[in-house]
Amino acid sequence: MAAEPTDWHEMWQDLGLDLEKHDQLLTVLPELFKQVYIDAQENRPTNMGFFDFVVGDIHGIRVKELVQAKADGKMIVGSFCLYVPDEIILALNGVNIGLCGGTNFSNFAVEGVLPTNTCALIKSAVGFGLGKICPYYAIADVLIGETTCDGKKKAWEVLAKSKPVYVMETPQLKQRPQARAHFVAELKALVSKLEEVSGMELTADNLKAAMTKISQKRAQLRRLYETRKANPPPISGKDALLVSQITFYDDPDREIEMIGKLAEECEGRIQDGTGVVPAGAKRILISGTPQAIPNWKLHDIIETSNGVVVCEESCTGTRYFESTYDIEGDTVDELIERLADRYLGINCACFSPNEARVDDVKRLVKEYNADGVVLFTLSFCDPYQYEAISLENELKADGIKVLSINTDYASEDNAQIKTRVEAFIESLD
Ligand code: BJ8
Repeated sequence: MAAEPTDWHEMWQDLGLDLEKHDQLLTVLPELFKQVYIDAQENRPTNMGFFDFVVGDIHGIRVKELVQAKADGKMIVGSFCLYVPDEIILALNGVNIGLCGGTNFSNFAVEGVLPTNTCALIKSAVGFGLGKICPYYAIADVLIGETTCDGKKKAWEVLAKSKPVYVMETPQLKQRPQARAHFVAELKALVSKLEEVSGMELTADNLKAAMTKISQKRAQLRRLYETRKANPPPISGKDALLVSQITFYDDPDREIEMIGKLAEECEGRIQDGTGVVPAGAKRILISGTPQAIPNWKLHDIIETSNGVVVCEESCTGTRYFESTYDIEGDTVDELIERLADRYLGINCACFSPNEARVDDVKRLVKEYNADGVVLFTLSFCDPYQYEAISLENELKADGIKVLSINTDYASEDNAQIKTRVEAFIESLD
């Protein structure tokens, strides 16, 4: 007989969640997951079972682990951007949880709080916090924001009314030498703040150990993505996206192990010629804004329209793991310089100019042998919408087929997007 699922209501109540709203949220998610992941896919790698379990228990066991970690004296940090360095948090006996929201379920909590023309990601993330439906937000000791886009800059002011928030200043013109010096200074200021919260001191030893672990996690993701270059790909884009999304909040040691197992299975599938899509499915590269859990909308549309997503040039994709460093240096200062260079190598549209992103996309099209590129932007996201126009022109000039999709988390435009995606995929012959 199957074991009864654990009832976590007492824990959620202790964390101050709105139980009624939270129950409603947890009713919607499993149905969506079943529809997108289970019913619409066949022949998935067996090691996806772990990631399915994690989503199925999204506010359960992991939150319980964090409650225990906190009781054991660990610092819990909530963050919203790749620019917040995992390594520094881990080195200071902390746990970094990526808090971005990928559903409009939480919008009820931001009406009259945020402008309506705010991007869906900010609305969702702020709504999860203010609406008391996110245990990860509730348990965090501190939220670390950053000055990337304008919407996020102002969102920190809103969140700071109900939660300790610390904002690190990310430079806008990052290629200038003084911007690098400023970013290094900002990383050091963040260290001081987190030392205060954690009661720990950052040392070269604990920082090196953290850099080693986070590098291993990114290396396993890179290894998994490498398998997607095969034809047929051994894993769907949806499944790979889910792995990236979960990596933002799961334990790094467990992720190293479980992504490693999945990558190994996918490598074996390539040897056997086992794929997940019918022969002739068109290989699509998605480039654009991050797709936070449970935003699976575009992947689902593409992968039910004779396409397969083989790569995401996004923060829930290659931007998360591509930029690397050598763990060299005997002092904290030297190691922070390594971190600064690594993070400034992430090509987010919030920086100006950001031409390296064009090079990244062109390179990834070749590496993943993509038949076409779908540029994905969230409505009201100015940085990525501006770049979508220039990127489309640059890619087309190189003979690369491009479709631009601007949308949000609502499902009303699904049918219209599907029609456009189907026509695009047909045009790729
Ligand atoms: S490094 S992409 S995670 S800033 S979609 S909130 S940009 S208006 S998410 Fe991002 Fe860091 Fe850059 Fe990555 Fe603003 Fe656009 Fe909304 Fe966005």
